[in-house]
Amino acid sequence: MTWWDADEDDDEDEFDESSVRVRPNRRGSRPRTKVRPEHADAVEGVVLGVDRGRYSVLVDENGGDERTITAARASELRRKSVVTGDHVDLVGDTTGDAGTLSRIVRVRERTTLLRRSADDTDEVERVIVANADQMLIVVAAANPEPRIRLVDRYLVAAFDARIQPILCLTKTDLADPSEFLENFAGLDLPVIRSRSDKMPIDVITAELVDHRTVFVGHSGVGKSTLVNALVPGADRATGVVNTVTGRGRHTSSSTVSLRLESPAGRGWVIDTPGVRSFGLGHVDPANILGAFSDLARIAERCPRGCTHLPDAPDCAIVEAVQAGDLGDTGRARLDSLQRLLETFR
Ligand SMILES: Nc1nc2c(ncn2[C@@H]2O[C@H](COP(=O)(O)OP(=O)(O)OP(=O)(O)O)[C@@H](O)[C@H]2O)c(=O)[nH]1
Ligand SMILES: [Mg+2]
Ligand SMILES: [Zn+2]
Repeated sequence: MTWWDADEDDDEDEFDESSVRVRPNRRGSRPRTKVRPEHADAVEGVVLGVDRGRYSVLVDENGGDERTITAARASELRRKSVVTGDHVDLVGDTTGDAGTLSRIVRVRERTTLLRRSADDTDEVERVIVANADQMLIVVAAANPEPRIRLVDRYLVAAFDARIQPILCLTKTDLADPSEFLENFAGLDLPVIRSRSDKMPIDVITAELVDHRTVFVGHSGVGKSTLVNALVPGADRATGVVNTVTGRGRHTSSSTVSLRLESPAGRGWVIDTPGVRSFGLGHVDPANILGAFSDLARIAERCPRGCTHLPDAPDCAIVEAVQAGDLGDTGRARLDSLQRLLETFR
């Protein structure tokens, strides 16, 4: 089993609630009809994590009886995915007592949904997290080497999902990320970078307060290390990066939401497994240019229907790059954009 198989198996039905013994409802068993009532007695919760078909759900958030309970997806949800960050309705035993299992009967409407596909042609989407409003794109200055194109892909996914991206540079004790960062200088993209081996935890915390922020990035860049520094007691396992291949070991295998508490306020941080690629098969191709806001501004001067590809006549972006208007990184920015546009041609 590969790392991402393990990750995606979270969505499988193998441990559906029908396969386990559920403690009888304390109010006695009600007749089961084919068309079930509205579950008027359901309680609301937010999914913190999923592990082999078992959902960890926070109930009565900030209330007097806040508790984390274990739940399974009710068979009536069929193949509908339930993911970290989802607001769900639960029935059955919602006490959270040891050994109890509740049932998720409804998934509430999502404000955002971050998805990826295995590759750009794959129609099957993998849902990563629901209801996040920020994406912290974690990139190591070295080990593993930073990859411009992976960041571009995250930016497209964030733009498509209407999630605010933030770029966060780790491992600046190993290399200077300045050259890499120049590629993104023309974007309205907040950038946070560590100083030497010290991450500016206060600065990052301030960005995360009052937000639900999903941490994304290549395996081994230090997402879980960062989460552990931000959330004392988070206890996320961290792995060693192979010094020869520069590859991480895919230490984190599932997506988990953790509460950030600080004098400045609260928020949620969502640690995800590292990915090798981030397929955009599900995004609206019209949103690709939108993520390249530095180039999108220039594209307003393009002829109507311009593809912005090398064979496009009178493309304002191509002309601006050739004229050197976009500085040293112009060529690379255009190349990045064209590669993505080409994929969806
Ligand atoms: N030198 C240096 N090493 C770091 C820094 N941040 C993290 N590391 C190391 O990088 C390795 C990988 O860190 P993780 O936190 O496991 O990386 P991850 O992004 O969670 O990886 P996956 O869970 O596999 O996606 C660990 O050995 C960390 O100690 C840093 O700022 N500088
Ligand atoms: Mg990790
Ligand atoms: Zn154009």
